[in-house]
Amino acid sequence: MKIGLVGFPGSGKSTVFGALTGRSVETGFASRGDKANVAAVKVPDPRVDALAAMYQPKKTTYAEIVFKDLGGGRAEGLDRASLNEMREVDALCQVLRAFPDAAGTPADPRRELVDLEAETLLADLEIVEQRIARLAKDRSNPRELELLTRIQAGLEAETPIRSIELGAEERKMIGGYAFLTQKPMLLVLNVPEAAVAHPPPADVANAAEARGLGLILLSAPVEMDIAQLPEDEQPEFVASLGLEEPARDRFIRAAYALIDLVSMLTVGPDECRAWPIPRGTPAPRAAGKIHSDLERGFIRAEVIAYEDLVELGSEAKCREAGRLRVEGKDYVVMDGDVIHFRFNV
Ligand SMILES: Nc1nc2c(ncn2[C@@H]2O[C@H](COP(=O)(O)OP(=O)(O)O)[C@@H](O)[C@H]2O)c(=O)[nH]1
Ligand SMILES: [Mg+2]
Repeated sequence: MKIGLVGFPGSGKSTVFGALTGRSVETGFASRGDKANVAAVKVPDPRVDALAAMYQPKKTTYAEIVFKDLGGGRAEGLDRASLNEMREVDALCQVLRAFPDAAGTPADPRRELVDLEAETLLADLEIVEQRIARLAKDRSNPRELELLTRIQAGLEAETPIRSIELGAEERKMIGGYAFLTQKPMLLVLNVPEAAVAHPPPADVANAAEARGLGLILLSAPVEMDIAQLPEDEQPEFVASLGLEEPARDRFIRAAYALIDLVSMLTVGPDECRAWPIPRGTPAPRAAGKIHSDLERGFIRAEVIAYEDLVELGSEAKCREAGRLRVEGKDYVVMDGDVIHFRFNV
């Protein structure tokens, strides 16, 4: 699962990437369009921490998502390469500049949001129009033609596809086009340090709300500083900024939720681990993420809800209290399920 950081040059994408990964990355003009910034990032999860404290495993593994710094737009429009890169990711995080840049140009984050939206609407419309022309000529798929005509009307009225109501069947029909305005999106408002504990400007907050988009406020250079401090010194620094936790943690969790992943948990003396699983995954397929043998030879899943395990303190106590469920192949894995798979190959 890959998340693309998008936004206009100088908005702070590479700095945000640095904050997410704790890496030192090149920022500024010289680095524009740097395509090398791709990294897997651990999803902070207090449940994994609690399970590790309980089992004292040899290894503790968090879920991971991949972030990619996508370079992004030019003043005269998104270039082809940037567009194609955007199509390949599962979700987008647009970084909006809310700090005056080095030349003193004032920020207009709402404008950046609207401008990138306009570019992506146009890119999608181009694909839709080409496809409609083809379908109108060969009449091979009247249902798709009807759907795309409806989408075309939406795009022309500046409605991103993610805001157009579509059934599951319809979404499947257009899944192959990788429309940009259909991708889930999160907004990251990159503010000056002095603004991190304040609410976002009203125009940006309203624009985000009108579009149903999540908005996270952070100061990328500050987050980068936090990420580079030794772990035991981080909380004090974070508190001194008037924050409860690094914005980075909130941001990663929001990005994780954006792509509709849930966490399946596994425990034992060897490893405690969170596994990212698409919402709605049946137990055998979830087992297959761990090892293909577990899917092939799936017999049953023994499931305890994380809350029950923590409340009662051990698997044995959960079993006694009837909180351990035995589930079959049709069971859909839920977020926070602690699972042991029984299998036979
Ligand atoms: N003052 C200030 N400068 C920032 C902030 N975020 C990024 N910068 C600087 O703005 C410039 C552009 O940032 P960069 O991350 O390279 O932007 P990108 O083009 O979107 O990747 C760099 O010189 C950064 O150090 C911020 O929140 N405040
Ligand atoms: Mg950059």
